[in-house]
Amino acid sequence: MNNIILITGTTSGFGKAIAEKFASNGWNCIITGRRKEKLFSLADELKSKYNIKLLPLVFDVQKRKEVFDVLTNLPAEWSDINILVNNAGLALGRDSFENANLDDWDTMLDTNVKGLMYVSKAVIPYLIEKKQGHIINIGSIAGKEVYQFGNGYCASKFAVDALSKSMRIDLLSKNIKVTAIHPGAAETEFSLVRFKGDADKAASVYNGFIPLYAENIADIVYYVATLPPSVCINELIVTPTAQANAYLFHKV
Ligand code: NDP
Ligand code: 8X3
Repeated sequence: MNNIILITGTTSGFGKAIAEKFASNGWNCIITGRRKEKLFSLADELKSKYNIKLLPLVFDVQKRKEVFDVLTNLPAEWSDINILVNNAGLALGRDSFENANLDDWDTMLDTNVKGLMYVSKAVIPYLIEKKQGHIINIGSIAGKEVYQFGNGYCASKFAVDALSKSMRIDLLSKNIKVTAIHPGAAETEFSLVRFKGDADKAASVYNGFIPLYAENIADIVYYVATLPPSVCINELIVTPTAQANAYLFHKV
């Protein structure tokens, strides 16, 4: 099968928009997430809208055995993967270091760092076999600059930055591109998850300015993924126009 992309975390936000963008351009998509119903309903929707093939895989990126059981046993027709997008991730809480919740730190590091490492380690052999590939890691502006109360989340995204650089070096001889995309504030389910279902608090993050939307990031991922084989965008920091850095916004 031609043109296969594997995207983690496609039940909402960036991942869902990335899946739609590639599907609408004829790509066959392996989509993943923990929420089975949302995942399967996206698979049905994209299949019928775009007449492409979809493989929905339900697993938790934090669970090493699950990740390897699922991804190292892909059906043969799906093993010819061109692109891996490591997108699954989350923030939990926004507290000062001394008040931050230890379980939140564990979950962020297990998901954003170790989950990305497990998924990549399981998928890279397919790219090596193919003698070409592209890994696109969704980092964050929080992985380039630290902001107040960002502690555990920032640490996890600084790790994504480091891993992206490290992969680019280690995979150089394998003809595998590595791109890190570092978005600023984007209105998805991100803040609802971060503030544990507090919808007012989540919405207030985006008051007074126009944030990024998931489709903006999907367009950028599609652009970096469709450049000539000899061209690799190493990294991009993408913010709303009203955001200057990890903590300075112009709100009206
Ligand atoms: P959403 O909450 O909308 O989407 C997150 C996705 O990640 C969901 O599909 C969720 O699926 C999946 N996910 C979370 N934890 C796990 C897990 N343990 N195993 C498998 N899948 C998981 O947020 P965004 O789309 O905004 O976030 C996507 C990425 O972008 C994250 O890495 C985030 O850190 C990053 N980011 C977000 C920014 C923003 O402002 N929104 C800015 C910069 C970076 P499910 O719950 O079904 O498992
Ligand atoms: C998400 C953006 O600024 O909330 O990574 O950390 S921010």
